[in-house]
Amino acid sequence: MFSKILIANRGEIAVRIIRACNEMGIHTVAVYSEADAEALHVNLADESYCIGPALLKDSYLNMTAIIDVAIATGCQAIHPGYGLLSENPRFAELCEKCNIKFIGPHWSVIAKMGDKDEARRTMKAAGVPVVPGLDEITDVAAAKKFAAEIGYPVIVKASAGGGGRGIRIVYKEEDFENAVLTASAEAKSAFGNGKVYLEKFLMDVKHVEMQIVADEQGNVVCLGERDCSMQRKNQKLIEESPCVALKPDVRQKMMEAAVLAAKTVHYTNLGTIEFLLDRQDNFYFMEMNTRLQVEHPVTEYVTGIDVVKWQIRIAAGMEFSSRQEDIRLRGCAIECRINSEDARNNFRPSCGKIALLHIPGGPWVRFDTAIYQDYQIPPYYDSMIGKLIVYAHDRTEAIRKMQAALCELVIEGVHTNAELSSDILAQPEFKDGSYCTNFLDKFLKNYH
Ligand code: MV4
Repeated sequence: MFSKILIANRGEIAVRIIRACNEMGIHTVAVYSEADAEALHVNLADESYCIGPALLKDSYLNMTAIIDVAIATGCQAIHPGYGLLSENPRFAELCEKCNIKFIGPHWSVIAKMGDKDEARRTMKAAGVPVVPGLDEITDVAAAKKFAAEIGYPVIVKASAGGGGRGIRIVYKEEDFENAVLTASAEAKSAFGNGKVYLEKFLMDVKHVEMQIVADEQGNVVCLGERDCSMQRKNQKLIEESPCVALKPDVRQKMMEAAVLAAKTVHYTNLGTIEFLLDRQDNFYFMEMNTRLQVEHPVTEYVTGIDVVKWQIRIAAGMEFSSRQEDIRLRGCAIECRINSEDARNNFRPSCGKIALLHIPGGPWVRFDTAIYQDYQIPPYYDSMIGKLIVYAHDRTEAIRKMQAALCELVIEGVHTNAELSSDILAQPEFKDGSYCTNFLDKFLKNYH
């Protein structure tokens, strides 16, 4: 087992990883930017090193600075968290070259799944259902013909994108060429790769993702699903498990498809397979995320498994202790992401000092955060300042528990979206679980 790990991240996920290390008796090294000198992860780590100024490119994305600290402090492994360098194959490869274990899959798998078009082709060849579409668009005229055959609307996606970046939904044929050219140009400038592909845009669907744990001994286990359909502009807002719309036999098939997908690419460590589920119980592979997800606590509650500790154990060569038949999915968990933004002012980011903080508690109420009383939220980073997660034996009780926790949560000094989340939970479409990926954008049109 590792004796010292560097956490190459910040905010709530850095705190989460440090806590897992503390429980495992592993020494922790934090890195931070000049803007994060007062951040909680800096205070909680055993050692902490400033790696540069506020901007991400000069600090948390500065691969050599991070590796230098890991080597200088004698770390055996680096945990990348999510976002930032967590899906950067060059960083994972650099760790390997420096003989530092990257806590995640092999860099070649990150690269392969990071090319969303290549991922689609791989899954299709393996027999995992994918959305009807066209792999890499090389001839716009031919692609336009194909779009007419599958019928509009269609969605153009950047191969190097993912998570909603570099996508364009096309409703009419006359908009097709322009959409392809602008999506490709945007992808070229954003990701350095203008490759785009085409899919039938599926409406009235759920975004359901399956959590995979794969050890280095070849065991691949699925820890169930998370319904992530409550999204605003491809930013997840509320996640839950189980997915109300997933029938037991369809769940079984989707879990098997997720395990097949992971085995196909010789996946190791934690990964998530994203699917789209339609109302006729058909599901289709969308993309694979080769990292820990923000919403992992939802799975931890319904399985009783600490997935961050297992990331570290698997990276250290340990075999995952559970087989698929040992996994019991019980009760219901809901997560609301708490963002410092003004939901009534076009979600403008809201920075400032936390004048008053009161964190809700009680049975199965969890608030993962890095904010504290009098903390000054810096303007440079993601607006998510915490995740409120609750667990209950059934969904009705979980919704009540979440509503009570949102009501008890006090964050004064900055605007947050807590009230919006509470209003969403009160909607009939949430209560009956019928909401789809297009619900929130519609709901917000009349929200004030
Ligand atoms: C789709 C889709 C419907 N049909 N692809 C969203 C981000 C990335 N994971 C891909 N996403 C989607 N891809 C096809 N063929 C629906 C989504 C989607 C979505 C799209 C627009 C607005 C919000 C969304 C929320 C979840 C999923």
